[in-house]
Amino acid sequence: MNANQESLIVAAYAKFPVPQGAKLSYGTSGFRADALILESTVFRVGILAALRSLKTQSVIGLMITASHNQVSDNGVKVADPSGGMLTQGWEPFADAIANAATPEELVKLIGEFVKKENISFDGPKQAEILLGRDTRPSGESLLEAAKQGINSIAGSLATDMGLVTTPQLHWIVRARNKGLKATELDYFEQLSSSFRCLIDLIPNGSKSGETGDKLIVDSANGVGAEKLENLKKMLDSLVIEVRNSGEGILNEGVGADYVQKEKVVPEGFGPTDVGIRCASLDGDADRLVYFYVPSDTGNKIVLVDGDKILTLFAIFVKEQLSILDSDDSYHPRLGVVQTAYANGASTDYIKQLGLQVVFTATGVKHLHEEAEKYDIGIYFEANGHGTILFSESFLSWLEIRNSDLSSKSKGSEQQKAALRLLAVSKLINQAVGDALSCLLLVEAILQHMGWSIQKWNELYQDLPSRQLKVKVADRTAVTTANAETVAVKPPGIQEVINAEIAKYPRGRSFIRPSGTEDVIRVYAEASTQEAADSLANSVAKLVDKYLGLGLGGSG
Ligand code: G16
Repeated sequence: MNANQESLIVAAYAKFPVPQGAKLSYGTSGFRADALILESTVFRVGILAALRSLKTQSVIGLMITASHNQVSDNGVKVADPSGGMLTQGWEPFADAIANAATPEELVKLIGEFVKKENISFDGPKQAEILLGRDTRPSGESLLEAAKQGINSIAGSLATDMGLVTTPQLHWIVRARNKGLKATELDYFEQLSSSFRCLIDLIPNGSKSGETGDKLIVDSANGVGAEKLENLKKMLDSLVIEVRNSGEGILNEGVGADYVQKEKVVPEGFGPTDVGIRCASLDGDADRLVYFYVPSDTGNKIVLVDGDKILTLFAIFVKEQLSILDSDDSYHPRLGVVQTAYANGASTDYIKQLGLQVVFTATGVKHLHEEAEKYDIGIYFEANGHGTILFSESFLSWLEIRNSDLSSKSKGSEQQKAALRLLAVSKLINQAVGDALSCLLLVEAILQHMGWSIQKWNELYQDLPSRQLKVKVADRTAVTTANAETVAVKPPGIQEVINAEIAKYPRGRSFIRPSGTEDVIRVYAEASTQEAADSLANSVAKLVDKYLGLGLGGSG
């Protein structure tokens, strides 16, 4: 790094010192905190994104969002050249520069990292970063901080993509780096045309009318509302009513996180919606859950969560593969990735389908990595964050198989199965979990199967579960192992949790530090709802006793 570059960083630093007492760390999905203390972090992530672009000689994405968090929070996520999350190997550097307390320290850390990573400032391409943000009021000023960070690396280009969903930005980054069409309009066109293709391939005689006429979507008062309205215009065969489009507060009493955790109707929904297929997005539209309002249970809903979406996708893909009946020379490997939050009944069901299930820690960055090991890897978190990945070799094989079938038996069931899988690979966002693309795939599969949401929900019955969060003085005091199923620290806590679990038939419980909020999360599952609630409460009390502020747990 030459002196000129160093002085550019030092000059920009002056506007973005670390707020006193703030200690920021790269969490489950980037940095997240109260927006008021984030400018210095976002500025530094701008620098990081520019360095990542120089290192990879590719376009990088930088998204300003705190996704499901409350509106006063904000955050920053980085999209790598593949469109996936920032490579985990760079997270320690992100932590270090976010907390550098003087310009000299910042320059020193960057200089050392540039040397270690062998980053050249004179490569053939200069850094290019695409910037996006969600609808949070703090988004604009944080975007400005990101731009200044990017511009402090000489020659970098920052392009503002405006208001976008997180998955749109990841999709655009992936498409740009693959040399494909990569505008927001291209995104809408690809999603809508592959959806139409799946609908056109619905078998004759399917009872698609039984799916139900209308879908109502709770958009969490977030950026997904406007994007879904745009997408709707390209989909004449689907009736979608969008609610919570910004009239209320972002993520407050609405959205996928609220609906999944509380299992009650979001704002704007009620008794007039009984039985209708409904869905919820989260604040940046990377998560999707479905639900319906049953007739007789007050404000309770029947939740159809990420595990059920995963199951639906797995059934459909498996069905197409078996119609296609691969020849002896090629056996595509289909695998499923879940986390400890997956309902035990979903895992049992997927195993009964004959599929392999692997578990990872929370955070799509972990699940994505595992799913990439298959020809078709389906990953989902129970909270509705997930997607399907197709290997290049599988897609090439599928293209060849399709053209072979098209010359020998055009229009055969086998060829249709090949075309369906090709359409899924275009409809689904292979960069990252995407509520809009998953929503269209769910809708297409339900119509293909002729299933209502109730029928879909009956695939298996969830074990009753409860999630709580406990405020603690220091969430880093908890560390875990075995895909977060065992608490290693504080010493002794796992033993007392085990003793609680042993009291409940089919009991299961674990704790983990959240990577997006300042809390310890508690999950419990048992044979009845009362037992799951009681187990969760007991474990929350233990967390509070070992680490807490004496406040107990909350939903
Ligand atoms: C992010 C991650 C998800 C993760 C969630 C909760 O979601 O992308 O993979 O499940 O945080 O994380 P934690 O339990 O550590 O707070 P989002 O939608 O908020 O970006």
